[in-house]
Amino acid sequence: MIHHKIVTIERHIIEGERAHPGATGDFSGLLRDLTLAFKVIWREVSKAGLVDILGLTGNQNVHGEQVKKLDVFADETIYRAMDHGGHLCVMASEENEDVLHIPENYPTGKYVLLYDPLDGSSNIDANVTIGSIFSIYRRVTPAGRGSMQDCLQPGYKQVAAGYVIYGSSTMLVYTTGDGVHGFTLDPSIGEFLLSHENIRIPRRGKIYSVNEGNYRWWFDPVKKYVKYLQEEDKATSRPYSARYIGSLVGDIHRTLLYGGIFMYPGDSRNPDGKLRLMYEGNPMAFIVEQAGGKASNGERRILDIQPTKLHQRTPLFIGSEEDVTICEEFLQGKRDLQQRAAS
Ligand code: AHM
Ligand code: MG
Repeated sequence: MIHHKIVTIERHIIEGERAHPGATGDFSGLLRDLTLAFKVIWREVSKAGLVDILGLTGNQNVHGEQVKKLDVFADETIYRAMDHGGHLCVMASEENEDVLHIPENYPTGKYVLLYDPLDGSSNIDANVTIGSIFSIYRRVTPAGRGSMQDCLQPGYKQVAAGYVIYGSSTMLVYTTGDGVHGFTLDPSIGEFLLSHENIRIPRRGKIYSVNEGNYRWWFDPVKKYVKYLQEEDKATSRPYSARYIGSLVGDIHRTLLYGGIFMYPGDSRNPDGKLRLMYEGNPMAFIVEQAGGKASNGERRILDIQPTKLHQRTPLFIGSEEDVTICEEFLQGKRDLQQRAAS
């Protein structure tokens, strides 16, 4: 009989922390609180389509209360799960303009949490995969309530990042800088169990993922690169297949497991693209790099960008190392369609 060890996420986090002498247990406490918030969000997301059948009419539920939109619900769930644990000094969420302070009556701690509570929420009504994304930093201010300064740190300073994908099964994927590990939720026991240890992204893939509807606004180097991916060349598995969900977590999760490239380029309408550096670019870049991949804004490493605004956007090219490198060569004018023989 094959014997698989059952490892819950909680045990995985605690064992990871034990490996670091001097760890206070603060960090595992933080991740435990966060995991609970994700289970609560999962519970609501998984019954999204039942709202009408269960007699919830319009904007009111059976108790006559206003039914919150799922993204607002997810936002509040994470904040409420994290505001009183004493691990954090400040938070910021994609859903809120300003930083989120810890209430005065609760203790503060040494970490900072940035999160996108429910990404891809335009996909909910069609039962398409959505996700939550998080990013954790150590505070830089010495004590007390945290501030904007604690939030505006470059991505390479992240101490952990992860996402939850609410898909055909629900998974939590995270890194603390020691590889990338995936846990699948067993709904019958309500636990995330280790299912994907040490995920490695293939060095080169066969899939590209981009909203090609924006083609007319793309800059020429992006057009050329996508044309390159569509050319025939057996040695490099071209043409690549196109896959685009329109849910970052789903598109990145597939890219992580199958390889290839996901892009949201800047274009003539939106020079910085659509995605947010702090809530989407940085956490995904940390995860993909930890799996052996690469993430760039076309000019430089995403994780090296010094943020100036909480909600700033960035072009994003992310995935297999070789694919992102070739993409950068096109974007930087170091490569053209003519030079197809090179790789
Ligand atoms: P959201 O924060 O409004 O949900 O938007 C983010 C989503 C990402 O999940 C996805 O990668 C992207 O927007 C898709 O954008 P588009 O519809 O322009 O292709
Ligand atoms: Mg988002």
